[in-house]
Amino acid sequence: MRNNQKQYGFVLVAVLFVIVLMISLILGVNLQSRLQARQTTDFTSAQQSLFTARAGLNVAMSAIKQANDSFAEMLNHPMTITLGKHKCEILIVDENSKININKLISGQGKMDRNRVDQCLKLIDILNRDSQSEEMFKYSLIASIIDWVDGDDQVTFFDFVTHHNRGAESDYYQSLDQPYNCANQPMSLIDELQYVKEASFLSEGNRILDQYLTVHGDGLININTASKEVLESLSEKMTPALVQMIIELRNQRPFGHIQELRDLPSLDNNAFNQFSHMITVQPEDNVYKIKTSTDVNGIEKIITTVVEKKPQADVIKMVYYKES
Ligand SMILES: [Ca+2]
Repeated sequence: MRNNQKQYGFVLVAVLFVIVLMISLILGVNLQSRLQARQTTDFTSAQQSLFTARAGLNVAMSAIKQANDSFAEMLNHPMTITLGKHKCEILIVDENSKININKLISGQGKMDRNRVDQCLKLIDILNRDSQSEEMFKYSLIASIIDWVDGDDQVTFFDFVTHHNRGAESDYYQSLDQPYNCANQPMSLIDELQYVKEASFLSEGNRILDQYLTVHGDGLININTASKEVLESLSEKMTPALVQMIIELRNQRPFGHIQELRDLPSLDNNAFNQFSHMITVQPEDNVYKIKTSTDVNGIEKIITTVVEKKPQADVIKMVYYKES
């Protein structure tokens, strides 16, 4: 009798074990199915997000090609469009509205003092407008010059009393993760993050990106330049005068740079100081395009830089990145 009870006990335990095993298997299969379904949904969303961002890029390229009145409205202003079921944010920025930091030195490797002065003034303006005092230092400009010039001689601004030295490879080699100074023009503004002074500024780099570029012929388009860049052109460019310029170009874009000379408080001397640094029609129109989408929480961003000759119908892509 005792033996029978023992056998029943073993059978009961075995049956319970099998039941628990089966439940575990069923739950496991269910979880795996749900994970696979989730992965499929994420993949589909990522694909849709990417295709929408690419479609947005095509819209932007088409607008640049047509260069009509609606393009002028899109320029430097983010806009959201609906493509199929999804939304896409498009931002086209005129790179000719910014200061080209590759042009801080001439082809002969000499410092361009006018452009250096403009960059130093921009630093004053950005520090004035930022909440933190001295967010940007003058030595940033000296360091950019050293980054793009071919020699290993540290730049020294003898006309500035503080933060007046740049940095060459000696400095970068002394860092925890050493690297060499590029000693050549930047091909992308993102490179700025490696330059001394800029490398300390995670937020500052994004601010600088709005005013500095590495593309274009170096002439600043006064029809699209920001108020900060316009103000950096000359001591005579007061905030009130800059506001007047912006209001005038909103009514009708400037057809010739000489139109600035007619403005009050800008005499011949002041105008001649910066007239060789501005334009109303760049030789190479360079635009940075950013299209961003979000499908079911999966974000895709496409950043491109394109060039367009004024009379040409062809747009050349010089940079493309999907992230
Ligand atoms: Ca150098």
